[in-house]
Amino acid sequence: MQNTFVAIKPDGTSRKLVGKIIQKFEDLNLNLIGLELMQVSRELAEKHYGEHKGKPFFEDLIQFITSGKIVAMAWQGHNSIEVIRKIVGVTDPLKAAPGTIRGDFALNIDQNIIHASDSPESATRELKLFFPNCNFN
Ligand code: FUP
Repeated sequence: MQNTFVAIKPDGTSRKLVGKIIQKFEDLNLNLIGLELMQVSRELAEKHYGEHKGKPFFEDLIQFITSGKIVAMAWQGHNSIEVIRKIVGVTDPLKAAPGTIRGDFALNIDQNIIHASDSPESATRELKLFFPNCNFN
């Protein structure tokens, strides 16, 4: 069993895609083990996206992720990181396959609906950041 971190971004919550996204993961028989509707602070956003600091899109990325409520989630299942990344689709919605969340619901790379951890190391780090009081690892 593997745990991973997923966040439905402000565009996903404002467009009322939360139910559809959760349904896709439940259809895969993944287990929802943590969930919080939250407003991300600038401090948390900068920690989460630390690897992108200094890149041209960094400031817009921080503005966007702090612009509204997100749904932070912890999901558990066999190979959950890879399974969830596959259904999320690649970063750029133009290149994301039909049937994936980004392929079906997003138009632009800067508003691509959802985040999912890309490795066991990222999952551990992100679960600790967003669920500091839970021991999901
Ligand atoms: P992903 O792991 O697919 O979420 O993608 P990245 O970690 O590479 O990027 C994180 C976020 O930065 C993306 F969801 C959107 C934003 N981004 C841009 O706005 N422009 C880019 O060229 C790359 C990423």
